[in-house]
Amino acid sequence: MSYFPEVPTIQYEGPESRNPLAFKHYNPNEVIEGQTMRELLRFSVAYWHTFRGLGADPFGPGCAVRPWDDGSDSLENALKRVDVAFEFMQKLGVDFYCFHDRDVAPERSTLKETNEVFDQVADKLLEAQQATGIKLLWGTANLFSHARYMHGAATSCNADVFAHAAAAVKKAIEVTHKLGGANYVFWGGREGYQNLYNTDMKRELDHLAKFMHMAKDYAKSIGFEGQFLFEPKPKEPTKHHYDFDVAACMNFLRQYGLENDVKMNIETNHATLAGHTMMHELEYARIQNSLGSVDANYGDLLLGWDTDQFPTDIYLTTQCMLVILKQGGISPGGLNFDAKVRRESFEPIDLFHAHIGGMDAFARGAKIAAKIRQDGVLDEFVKNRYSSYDEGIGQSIEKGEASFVSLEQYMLEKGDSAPNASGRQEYLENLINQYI
Ligand code: XLS
Ligand code: NI
Ligand code: NI
Repeated sequence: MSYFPEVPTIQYEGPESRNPLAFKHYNPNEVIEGQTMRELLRFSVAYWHTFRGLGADPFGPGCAVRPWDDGSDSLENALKRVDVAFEFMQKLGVDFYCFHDRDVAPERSTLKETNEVFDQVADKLLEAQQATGIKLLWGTANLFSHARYMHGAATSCNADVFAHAAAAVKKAIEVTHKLGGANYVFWGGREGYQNLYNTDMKRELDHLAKFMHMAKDYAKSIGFEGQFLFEPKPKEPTKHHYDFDVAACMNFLRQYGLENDVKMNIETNHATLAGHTMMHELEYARIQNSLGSVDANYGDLLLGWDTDQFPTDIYLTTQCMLVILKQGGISPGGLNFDAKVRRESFEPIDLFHAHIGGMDAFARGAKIAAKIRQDGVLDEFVKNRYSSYDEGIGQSIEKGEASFVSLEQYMLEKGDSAPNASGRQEYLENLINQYI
């Protein structure tokens, strides 16, 4: 039984190909800086958008055509989706996928029953993984859709809800562990506030930290060695999220002693909603050894919400890959397409066009970034720009040998500072254009 009978296995055909169902740049075995594209890029399909999303928006219900899905919460439907997902991923040639507990298995009326269905679907996911070699990049728990999470989960004002969320995450970590997941993600869906008049911010943050410590301790106790990831997002659905951006997340982790156990899962559209470029967020995490994984998407800068579009902008992917190559890759993280087709792209084949485009855009970005790095043009410019710190007074500042007293003495003797050199932004932008 095939769910995508009209789609062949997607092959690499090279930049000259005009076949829409072929890769023009993603060539899994091509080597970039010592790693194959497959090892370097670690593409992942997001179960929620690709196998659950139907294009609903605040003005209308979903309208995607998914002939295999009866729209019910039955176990049969959930199990059938596993077959659909693995056929899709195999044909696409991606090695990883990600899910929330509720994407793969429905909620039942008690926690016990909910966990039982989850186990049944997890058994099938494990079989499918073993049969195809496709692996779990990360698991997570949906702590934001159910009405009980209206005030948040770990930051809810209701302690029972905290307990319910803890039980859900315990189970999600167990299933992630059983499926050999490489990471476990925390994205604080409603961990934030709408209004400070009714919010005890200090208590909520303390609770969130307690929650993450418990998760980490429990994971350790069952031998789960995957990487924990925190996913920043400034707003939506709440007005203010506590995991606002990488800087806010890092500060939280440090304040509560979690910085050695949790890295960042950085999403492009979340970065732009926070008023940052993606490159800024990646670099800010990288320099603190906290760049763990990427939710690869793209937002419409004219829209103020998380549009989760597939990334097709070569400047964006080049900038991402410049940072990722600088840290030698992203493993055990990956590039997860936390992205959805537009509501108007309602046919199953659009799912292929979307992922092929995203994979090609990143493969191209990787090739361009590698060439820029190989020629050393940016590195050399940046190195020269700071060369006054390589010797003399600059070196003494970096070595910690200088003080305000010695610097004043130096300047009194010198009389005035050396002239500045141009930043050459336009020259550098032109240079990058030559590579693109
Ligand atoms: C929502 C987030 C979410 C996380 C996983 O905006 O991107 O999908 O990636 O909970
Ligand atoms: Ni995400
Ligand atoms: Ni998002």
